[in-house]
Amino acid sequence: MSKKKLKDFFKQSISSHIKANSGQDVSQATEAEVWAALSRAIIEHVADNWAETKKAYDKTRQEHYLSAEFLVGRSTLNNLVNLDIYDEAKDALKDLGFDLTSILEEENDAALGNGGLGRLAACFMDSSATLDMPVTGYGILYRHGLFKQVFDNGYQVETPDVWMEDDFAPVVPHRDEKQRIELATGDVYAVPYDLPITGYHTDNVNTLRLWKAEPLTPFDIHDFNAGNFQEALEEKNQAEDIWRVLYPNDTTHEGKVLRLKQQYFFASASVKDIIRRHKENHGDLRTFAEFNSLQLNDTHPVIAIPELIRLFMEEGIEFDEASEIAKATFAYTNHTVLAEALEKWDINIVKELIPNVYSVIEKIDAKFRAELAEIDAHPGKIEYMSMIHDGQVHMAWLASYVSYSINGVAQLHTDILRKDTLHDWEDIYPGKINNKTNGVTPRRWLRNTNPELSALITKLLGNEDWVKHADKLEELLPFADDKKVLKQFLDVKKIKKQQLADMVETSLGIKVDVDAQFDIMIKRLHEYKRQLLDAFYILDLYYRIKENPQEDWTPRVFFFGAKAASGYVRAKTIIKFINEIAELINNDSDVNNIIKVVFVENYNVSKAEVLFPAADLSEQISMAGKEASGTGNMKFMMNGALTIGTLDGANVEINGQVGDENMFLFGAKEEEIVEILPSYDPKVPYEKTPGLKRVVDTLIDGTFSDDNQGLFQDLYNSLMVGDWDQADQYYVLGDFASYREAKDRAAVEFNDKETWARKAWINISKSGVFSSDRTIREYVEDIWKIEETKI
Ligand code: T68
Repeated sequence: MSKKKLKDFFKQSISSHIKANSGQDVSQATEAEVWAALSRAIIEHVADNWAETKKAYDKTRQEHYLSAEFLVGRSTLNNLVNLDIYDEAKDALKDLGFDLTSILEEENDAALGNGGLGRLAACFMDSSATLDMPVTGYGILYRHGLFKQVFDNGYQVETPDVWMEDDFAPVVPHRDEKQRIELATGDVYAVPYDLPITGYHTDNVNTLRLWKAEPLTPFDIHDFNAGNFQEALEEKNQAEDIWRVLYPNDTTHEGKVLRLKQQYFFASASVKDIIRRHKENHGDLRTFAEFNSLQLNDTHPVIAIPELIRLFMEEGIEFDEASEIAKATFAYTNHTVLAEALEKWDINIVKELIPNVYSVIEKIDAKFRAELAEIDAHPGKIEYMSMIHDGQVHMAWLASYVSYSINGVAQLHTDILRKDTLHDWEDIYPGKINNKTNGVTPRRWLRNTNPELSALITKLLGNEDWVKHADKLEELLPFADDKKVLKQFLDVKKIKKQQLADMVETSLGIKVDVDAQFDIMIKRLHEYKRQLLDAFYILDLYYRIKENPQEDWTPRVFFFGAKAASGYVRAKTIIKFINEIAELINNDSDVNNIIKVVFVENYNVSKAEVLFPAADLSEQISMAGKEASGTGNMKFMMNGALTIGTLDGANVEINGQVGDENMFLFGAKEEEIVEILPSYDPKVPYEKTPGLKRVVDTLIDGTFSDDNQGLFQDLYNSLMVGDWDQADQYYVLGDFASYREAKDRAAVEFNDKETWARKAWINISKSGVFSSDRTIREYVEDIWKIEETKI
């Protein structure tokens, strides 16, 4: 279509969608209505290709990505850029009297995920579409996504995320493809809502299928007529509960019945949908594993395994054959080695909610035990590895047995799975565990959130090919010695810092100096991630500046963005502590022209898009061995920030790319931690490390107030009281000295702008390997065995 025709199409389509939706002329429409109409126009624009893509995929082997979370964020800008229709849409809106940039601000984030795991799934969708791979995502359309965070006197308060009211324009329902889901508490329908997933500069349009629950009947007419209004709506309410809200827990497991209901609901609906499509396209269920593979994003969808076997048995296939098909169908991704995150369900919960599925799990368990007995495994080992033991169903063990592939998400993480978490499985099924280092989409995280840097890259490389072939970023490396280019990079960085500064001033009323070093830590709040280490450093720096105001301090702004799980009291205390520090520093005129602390409220994908490009220093400071991979570390690197980090997760691989000289490594290594912890006494660094005692003591000496709730005392105790496996489990005090040295060094080095820019540039040039396109290619080659299917 010519540019003129496209523009006319958008004008016409937007106008008529507004008329159809509101009965009004476009000139009367609100910006929110225009955004919704634009979304519908995009769907109209891709509709034919979308249908054709589905048809093409149905003829071939397909991958189905099952995930309880897809942290998509906003879609519209991404779609406009991918489809190469940004300018036309902009011009069309201009003619209609609207500004595209402010229209795009109307879109609510689809916050259908907690953090890294959910965002990874969204990046994978983008890469699969861009690479024309037959991959479909399956998840839940949560009515309320991750809670909205507000600060009240520095405390986190959660409020519901109202993101879709009754309708969300970019998704399309397919009522004709609804599925009936069998639950002991009463059956419900699962109705699919499809989000089109566009790829960058390709015609293929993939699908993210999100399920919503509906009652079989809207209300009970007999109860209603009898005046029992509550009872009349009972079934409806039960169904609504299922998709009402995303559980805000990231790395801990919560054994709530409703959570299992959600998992079974979407797993069953997805498996039924996939079986239906397979039967329609290939007839014979026995060829299922030839045409289908299902990737389980962590253990949340693992209940799909017994469900698939159960459904096959209903179709007359014997258990043994059905389980062999399952073994050739499922692959499992593990995202954590934290013991508290491994999902286990009480047998009674599973039995009561889904008895028919439970009896299949029992069969799988018996088969597994028999197979191990056959190879003379030790009875104790058989008991430990079995998916049913100690009164619980162990979802990770179930997944590990049945899946034909188990993967970790960074090399170090996979090594730990092999030697620790899953070492018994590694012994018995050598080769099953493999590594797939995470990646992030360079479309969203570089091209779209940093158009300024992208323009510079495109100018230097001569074209935009790097957006699809991120390995080409390596061709930027020679410019690391080009002073003119480094100057241009610094100019871009300043623009991005100004944009963040503006956002912070508007939303929080805090003014920051864009020439200061922007030091940013954004991720979920968890003790193992060690926001506390950063907080102690800042407080120590504050005291040092107070003592030596004349010294040549580098101006710095310390940014945080983090949500704590609502029930995770200690994490919430850390938020309060950081906010107290921010209050102290930002209001002290002795220091607030040198350092400031900004805790960005309600950190989400849209805010991340402003924060990543503005960073000078990227905080990746988890205790070694705990962070499976991290993906924020990659987004910072792509946007030219230097990492300060431990050798943990994918930091190890970032280090492999850029070398020690282009990042700030500190802290104990994973193999050292294992040695240190058994005899670790936090009182030793507490007493010995200069400055440390003073800042730790602020938790109990009245410097800060937690309104006499004892929260800071508890935090203090968590660091200082108890045996080695209790006191300072995450080695905050132990790593403090080394962190302080590294961060002081980063501050000094920042003053040499050109050397800093050179290092940042090397980081950008070396970031191509962290594109999720690379990750998806590896899944495709090693696990999925699917082929590019271009329409
Ligand atoms: C993260 N995990 C890892 N979990 O912590 C991170 N958990 O290192 C890794 O980079 C990322 O996964 C992608 O692989 C999570 O984000 C969760 O969000 C989660 C959600 C529900 C239950 C348990």
